[in-house]
Amino acid sequence: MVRLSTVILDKFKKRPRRFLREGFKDSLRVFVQGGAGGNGLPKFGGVGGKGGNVIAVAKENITLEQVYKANASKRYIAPSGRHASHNFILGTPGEDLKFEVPVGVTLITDLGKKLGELNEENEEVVLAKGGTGGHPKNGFLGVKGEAHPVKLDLKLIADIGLVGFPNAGKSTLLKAISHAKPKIAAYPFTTVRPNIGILSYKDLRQISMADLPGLIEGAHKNKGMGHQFLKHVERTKLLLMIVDINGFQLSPQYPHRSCLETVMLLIKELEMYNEELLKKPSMLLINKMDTEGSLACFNEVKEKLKNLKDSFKDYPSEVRPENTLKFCDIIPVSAKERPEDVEYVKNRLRNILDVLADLEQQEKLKENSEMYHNIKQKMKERQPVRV
Ligand SMILES: Nc1nc2c(ncn2[C@@H]2O[C@H](COP(=O)(O)OP(=O)(O)OP(=O)(O)O)[C@@H](O)[C@H]2O)c(=O)[nH]1
Ligand SMILES: [Mg+2]
Repeated sequence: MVRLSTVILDKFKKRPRRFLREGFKDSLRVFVQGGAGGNGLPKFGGVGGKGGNVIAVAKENITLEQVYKANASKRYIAPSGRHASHNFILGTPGEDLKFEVPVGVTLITDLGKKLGELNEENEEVVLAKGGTGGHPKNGFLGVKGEAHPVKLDLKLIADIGLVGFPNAGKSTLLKAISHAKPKIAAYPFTTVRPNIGILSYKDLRQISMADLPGLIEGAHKNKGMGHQFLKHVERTKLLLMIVDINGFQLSPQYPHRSCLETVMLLIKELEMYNEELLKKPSMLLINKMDTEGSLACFNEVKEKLKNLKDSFKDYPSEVRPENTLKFCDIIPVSAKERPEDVEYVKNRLRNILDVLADLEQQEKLKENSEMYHNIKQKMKERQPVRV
């Protein structure tokens, strides 16, 4: 009976959403356990070997799917240390168990403790320590290794993150500006997983751009694909917002939103996700400027876009963000029809990123000289200088 009802219930089970079925993973939960320490040998004062640690090593060019495929059980258990014996007074330690994870992964335990972040090739983080071997202080009994589930949370590392409503032309721009080949179509949610494209310049400088699935109004309430992909823009240096000059309407039962309203709603969604995102440098592209009546529409909305705070003030608080983004640039473009627009955007993006890099450098130098000054000051306070 039970079996029959499970079979019937299984039939009605909701199938996972398409983007989940396609196998794109940006997080993976694994179980890690350090090796147990070997027992000591009280008779001869022998010390047990320490258990091995479980260590994650960052590698470029691997994905979380590959991590999963390499070990579908998702269990990583390091070998234990050997017991001390009369032949081996010091038990042999267990070897560390290392496994590879993609660069850009943050490692978090179920209790929310952050074990570390892997942002560079070959960086390592210990996920579970092996137990110590048995010795006089623990009664010669080896200690168990740490054991817990760990979430590998992948945030793509790209210089630029594309943010926009569905159908705005994000993938069209990515395709025109880089060598990436994202899927483009006239229906919403064509992009179901993040794509990265590389913008190459003549002097061999390369800039990476992440195309994310479209956001919709109410994404913070998990509408559409929700906020889950916004984590990928957290680490980008620049937000590139792209909106359709004709506005957006998801379907007839949703209200039509004008170009200005889409900008407002996108900012609201960013704010609801993490208000720190609004402090990021940003640029706004008004797309589809080849369509009929677009120029008149742009001329009308131009001034309002330059002064967002004032333009939003008449909207109710549930759609109006508290703060807004400050766009370094507002550029009307046609990503599909005008390659010269795309070229212009490409150069502007580079200029902004170069300026940001310079500023960061200056900030670092300033910080360093301030730190040096502070250290000198503190040293003087503690001890008189001997001449
Ligand atoms: N006329 C015109 N159409 C464009 C332009 N840019 C994109 N489109 C069209 O708009 C539709 C949506 O484009 P996509 O690039 O798939 O939009 P997206 O923002 O990636 O959409 P999602 O992946 O669904 O979030 C496609 O039919 C494109 O051909 C443009 O500059 N002018
Ligand atoms: Mg797309």
